[in-house]
Amino acid sequence: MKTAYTCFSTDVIHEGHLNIIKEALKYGRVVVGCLSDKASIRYNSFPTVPEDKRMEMYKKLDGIDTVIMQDDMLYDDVIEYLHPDYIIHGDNWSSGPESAIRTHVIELLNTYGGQLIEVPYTTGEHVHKIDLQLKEKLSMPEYRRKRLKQLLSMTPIVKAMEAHSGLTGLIVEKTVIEADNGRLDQFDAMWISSLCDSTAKGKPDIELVDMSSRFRTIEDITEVTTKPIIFDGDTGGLTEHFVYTVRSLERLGVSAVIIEDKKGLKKNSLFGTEVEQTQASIEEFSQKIAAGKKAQLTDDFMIIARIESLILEKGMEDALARATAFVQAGADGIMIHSRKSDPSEILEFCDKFREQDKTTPIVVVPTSFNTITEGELVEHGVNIVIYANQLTRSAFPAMQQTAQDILRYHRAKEVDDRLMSIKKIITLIDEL
Ligand code: SPV
Ligand code: MG
Repeated sequence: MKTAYTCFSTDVIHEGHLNIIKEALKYGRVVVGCLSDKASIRYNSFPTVPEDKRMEMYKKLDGIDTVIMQDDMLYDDVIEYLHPDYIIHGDNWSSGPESAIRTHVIELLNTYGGQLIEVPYTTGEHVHKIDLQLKEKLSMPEYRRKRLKQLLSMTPIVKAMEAHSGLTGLIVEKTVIEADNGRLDQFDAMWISSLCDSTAKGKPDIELVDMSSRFRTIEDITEVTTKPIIFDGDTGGLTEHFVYTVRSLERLGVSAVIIEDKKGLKKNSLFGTEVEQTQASIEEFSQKIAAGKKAQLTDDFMIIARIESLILEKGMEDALARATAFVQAGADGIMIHSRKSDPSEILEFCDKFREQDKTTPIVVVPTSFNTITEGELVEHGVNIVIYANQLTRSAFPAMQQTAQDILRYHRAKEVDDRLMSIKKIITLIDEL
């Protein structure tokens, strides 16, 4: 009896999957692979049904011989283990980043005479509706909010990219690439940076853009995306105000707020000691964290304490003492920041913190120390990396150059080659 293998990552079985099974049955016994949660989050969408439950669901399908776990989106593991005679797949993977996986699978099959069978992809109103419903589900506050904690247990490092508008949110949501290792890759989460949110409004990053406006930015983003949100809460403001902010953020479906241990007029950390900035005392800031934790209603939400000791040149011991105290006060994570281009002080902090605390998530923002790779950060116990401002910093010079060139040439022709086409811009946004 020959073996026909197909891999599912879906949370909902629809006629498209049943059709694949029907086709597969023509070739032999059908083995269904369940793409693991870990692989799914890099490959396509986040599973709303965890892998063990999805396996149970697939096992109930008629005609299935066995269900196995597929841990590698490139199929290396199952092909080595199963040597299927046939792999059955929808024909929708021949373009876009997924085509790299298709090429790889064909190469693997060719090594032992296996064959790829492609089944016309099932479209239609019902399938489209299910896809939309799954996306809608993921965008709902109760699903989105808990997703950051889920991701922390699924991936060695959660990768967050800044978003400050619906459009930048969509870029973080939808950018998928074929990475060097042949696997697909994408961001896990969005960072709503105070710097970029303020800059987009032409305002300085000094807590001048008020919370209602910051919440409006969150809503612009949540309306068109599903990925979890880490909100830059600046100093958190007065404790009496922070407790309300926590409630509002939870209601909006935000997963985490990061507040920094500064007080008075906050300036951006990347100014360091060039401007006057005052650090809050350990007691003051611990009290703010504790009040926030008390106000929080769900178990999903995280309050992450950001330590500015290295930025303000107060030393490693101070940073570590603060980390211990803030975790004791209830902080769900520690963000350590530095404006040095050499990552060694950040790594020293992470190593020393991990000696005393093995579990509290560590967050870093490698804007200045940008030579460090995600892999190196993982080796030093970092759990979340935030690319805090790179979309804004890439868009700004491009827009400025275009404005200058149109003034220079008294027409727009000279800039046209580097612009997105009109056709693309009008179809960039999906309609319902
Ligand atoms: C932000 O993105 O607004 C931050 C990170 O707070 S930093 O600009 O590095 O201070
Ligand atoms: Mg900020």
